[in-house]
Amino acid sequence: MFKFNLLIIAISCCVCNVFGKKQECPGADAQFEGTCYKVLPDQYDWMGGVAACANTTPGSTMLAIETEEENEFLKTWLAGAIAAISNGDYKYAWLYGSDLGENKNFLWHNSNGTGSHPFGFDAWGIDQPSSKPHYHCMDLNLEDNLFTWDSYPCTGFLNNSNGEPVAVEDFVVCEYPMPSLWE
Ligand SMILES: [Ca+2]
Repeated sequence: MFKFNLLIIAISCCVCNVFGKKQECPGADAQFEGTCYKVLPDQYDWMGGVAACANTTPGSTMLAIETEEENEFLKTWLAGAIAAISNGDYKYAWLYGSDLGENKNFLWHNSNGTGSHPFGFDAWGIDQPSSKPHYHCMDLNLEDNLFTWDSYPCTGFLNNSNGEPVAVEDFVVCEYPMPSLWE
């Protein structure tokens, strides 16, 4: 059996060398089904997060959770990744969804930066999306590992009980397509 295993490993290496390098996500923190994911170390308002992801890697956008399978992967990976960079201080991550195109019609923005597409599934929290005006941008609620979606002011500011603006900027996860296996 030992020799057989060595033979399999040797054949696998030959196949790698002949057909190309192993598929991977250089510079990313995680990968899942052809997509690379990277957590940025800073916090941003929603538009700042969009720009920060675009500047990270060509084709990179903010996180959009488009399938239940992607959601399950993120539940497993993201909470630990965020805790590692923020000591548990980061509770919300912007999502690349909004109703900026049509009020109360929340959609995912397309990865090419133009247009949008509807949800394949949704995970809105209780009483979300909010009925409050100006709550046009989406984020992911990681408090208590809820992993539900909220709508929030895109500026990253809320008014406190005295009517004063308080920063509630979120952290940002970027995603981008895995480089081609055949490059
Ligand atoms: Ca996605």
